[in-house]
Amino acid sequence: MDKSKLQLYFIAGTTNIGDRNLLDVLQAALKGGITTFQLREKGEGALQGDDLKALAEQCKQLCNKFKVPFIVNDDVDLAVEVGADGVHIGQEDGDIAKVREKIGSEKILGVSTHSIEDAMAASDAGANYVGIGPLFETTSKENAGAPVGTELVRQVANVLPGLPIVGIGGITERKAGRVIREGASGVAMISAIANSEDVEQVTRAIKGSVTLASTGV
Ligand code: TZP
Ligand code: MG
Repeated sequence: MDKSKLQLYFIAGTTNIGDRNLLDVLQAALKGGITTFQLREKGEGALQGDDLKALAEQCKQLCNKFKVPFIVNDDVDLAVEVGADGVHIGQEDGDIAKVREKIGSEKILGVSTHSIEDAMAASDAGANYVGIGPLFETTSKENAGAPVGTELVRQVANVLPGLPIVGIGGITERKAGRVIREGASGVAMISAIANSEDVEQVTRAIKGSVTLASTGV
């Protein structure tokens, strides 16, 4: 896949944005320069069924306008149904190779990993990229586990140089550069973007830090 699309990977669902509208937040983040969006609809009050499908379709349309890949978290059937660009699964979300078979070779498949072994298995089973985390403390995911530290990014990047890595978990604008310098192609964030007052401006600032670290300038 095109690694540059992973640079600033925004993740959100309706439960991450207070009483704002997800499409408004997404549009501001797209204007600010996110390079991928993942719809992750989880937790109390999360949309389901037709409501979730309608939201996914709207997110997809908006992402298409900005030529930004639209990824669905967990729900492989929904991803296929709405024609998402890809799907992201965790270690508990089923057999990775089977998901690859189901979505075909064209869609992006991302897998959350927590060790070198996880990353190797994901790569062998057809993942296009791996998420590594949580790198730092996070309050955005229940049972996220203890931070794995940025060293794991470097280790996986060394062992699997061809596998794009996205760091996740507690990443802020200040920490983003470090994650990239350890060997990640990009940073994934919920709260740093979703909780910000001026989403567009904050996104633009984070994008600047990530771009700077990516080019090594
Ligand atoms: N997976 C590992 S940590 C995490 C997910 C989905 C939450 C990331 O959210 P934040 O707010 O950027 O720490
Ligand atoms: Mg999952």
